[in-house]
Amino acid sequence: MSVAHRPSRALCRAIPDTFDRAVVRTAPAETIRVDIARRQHLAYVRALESLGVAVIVLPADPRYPDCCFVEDSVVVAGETALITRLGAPSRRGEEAAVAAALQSHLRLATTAAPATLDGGDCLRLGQRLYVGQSQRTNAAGIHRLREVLTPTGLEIIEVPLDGFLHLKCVCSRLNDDTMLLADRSIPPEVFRDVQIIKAPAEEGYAANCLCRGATVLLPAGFPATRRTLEKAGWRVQELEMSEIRKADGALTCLSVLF
Ligand code: CIR
Repeated sequence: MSVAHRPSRALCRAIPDTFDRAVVRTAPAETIRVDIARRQHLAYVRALESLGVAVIVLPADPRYPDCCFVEDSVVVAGETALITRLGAPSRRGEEAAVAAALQSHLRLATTAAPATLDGGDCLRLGQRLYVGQSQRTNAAGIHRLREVLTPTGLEIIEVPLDGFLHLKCVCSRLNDDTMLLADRSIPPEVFRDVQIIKAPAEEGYAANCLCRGATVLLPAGFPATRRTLEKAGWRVQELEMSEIRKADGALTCLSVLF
């Protein structure tokens, strides 16, 4: 296992009262319980803190039901933060509070129309940044990402997506050369020289996990993925994500590490 890259801070944003009106691709079978989502969010923040991350929690803004999904508003690479222009029109405006919170810590760049870019489409592994071409991230968004982040030394690699909301819905970083990938999602050859651990296709949601050091925060209820990770030497800590998932959200969407 290589030494993990370790940002020490995270930005999160509280769950708004309007969370049950979040953008969804398919309406959930049961309505979103905002009270339970808040408990799950709190447990998430506590889990990050228990792993040594200093967490800043921004207040929610009820005008933006999806505002807790801060990952989509910014792509951070070292001291640079590219503030995105969100792919979902109803979400545009969420990024202002994220930019305001990060401006004293990082050097900010912005994204202008017609570009759209969601941070959930950006997966960094070492010096490579994979970016999903999705319904949320367009060619101009990827162009802007290259313009801002190539000078930081990153290689930007485009990944065509078919049928997924974001790239990170089906994969995530474990360390700089290891990733978790949902089986039968993206062809593994896309990720050259990367050690791939697979989550079974029927546990695809678990492929979005958040790793710090040797600990993997994993959504609760995916035993096969948990076993595979543990066998490979990772320590797994499960988090209940039922209400976040109903809003098409996953673990990484709830924070920006920097
Ligand atoms: C959306 O559709 O934009 C939100 N309801 C969910 C965003 C999840 N974000 C992420 O995967 N990075």
